[in-house]
Amino acid sequence: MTKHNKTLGEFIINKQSEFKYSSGELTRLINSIRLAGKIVNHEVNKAGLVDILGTAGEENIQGEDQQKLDVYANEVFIKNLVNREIVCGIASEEEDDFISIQGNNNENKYVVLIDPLDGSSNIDVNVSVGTIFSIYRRITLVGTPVTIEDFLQPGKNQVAAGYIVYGTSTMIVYSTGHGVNGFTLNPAIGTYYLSHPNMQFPDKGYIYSVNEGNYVHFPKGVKEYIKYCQEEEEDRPYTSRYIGSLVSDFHRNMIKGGIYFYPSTSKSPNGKLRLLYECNPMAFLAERAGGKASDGFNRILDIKPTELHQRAPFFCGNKDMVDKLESFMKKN
Ligand code: P6P
Repeated sequence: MTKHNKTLGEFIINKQSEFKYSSGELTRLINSIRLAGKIVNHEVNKAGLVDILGTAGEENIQGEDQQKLDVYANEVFIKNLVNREIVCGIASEEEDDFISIQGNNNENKYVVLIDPLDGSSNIDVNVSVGTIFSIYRRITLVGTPVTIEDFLQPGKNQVAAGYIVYGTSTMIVYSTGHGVNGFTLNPAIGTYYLSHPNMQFPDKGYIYSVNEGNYVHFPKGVKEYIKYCQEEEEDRPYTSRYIGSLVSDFHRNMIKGGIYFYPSTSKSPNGKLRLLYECNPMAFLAERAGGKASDGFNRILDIKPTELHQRAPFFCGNKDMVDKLESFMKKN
């Protein structure tokens, strides 16, 4: 008897009772993201043919204007969410300001923040990329247009967060606060199947993921931690893995055990990653998978944002590894 892997649809229906706000709105929101993920996946997988189909700014063989895939992905997610009138606002890495959606007399309760195609520069070299999403309940009065305050909530207020990784297979990994579950897309039939139930970081991690090309610009504590990982000790069989795609590096580290870090540098005092739609959703997942996420000193999810696109230093992965790195940061 082959094991019947639950589909994402079946999973959501079963978990419906666990959603704090079981109005079904969050369900429709997750479904909208899952559909948009399939559409983007189709285009991303064709990206290898870009020379035939035409690169961004040129016309493709159908004579259409070829878009940059991150611009395309942004439009797909926004269109899906706006057309279904599920949310009252959207913020995106690709949009300078947030988008207010007045549909439904502003009765919708959720706002979504999204990095539609993180690591898109990797597409040209056929390396995995991902979509990252973060969902909050609005905090301003329902029935009125959404305001910036609805987007500047600390990450601990998230009601759900997740990512879609367009890799050797396409997966959606998300949490609504009760554990982290991964679903793999069967592209032949367009169905996601529960392939990674209740994802947790292993007890110990030995992978460190950082762009060591920036080593000379790192804070002293980060330099000391990297040296600590490289010292020849029997309890430290560390290995370095960094592919320049946050979603993929995070996904691998959550399964195999590891830490990803993008520290502040002398060139970028707040690091490179965006707090609202990169650090916070990944930190939400990390904590629900038994891991930890810090800016080197403080819990990422406690940071009160002040700007939509603000950056934060980011250290995320196995709790013991983040603790160790923080100890070096605090010592210095
Ligand atoms: P660097 C991709 O641009 C990204 O935002 C993350 O996905 C990735 O981890 C990081 O930047 C790579 O940055 O400076 O190491 O190339």
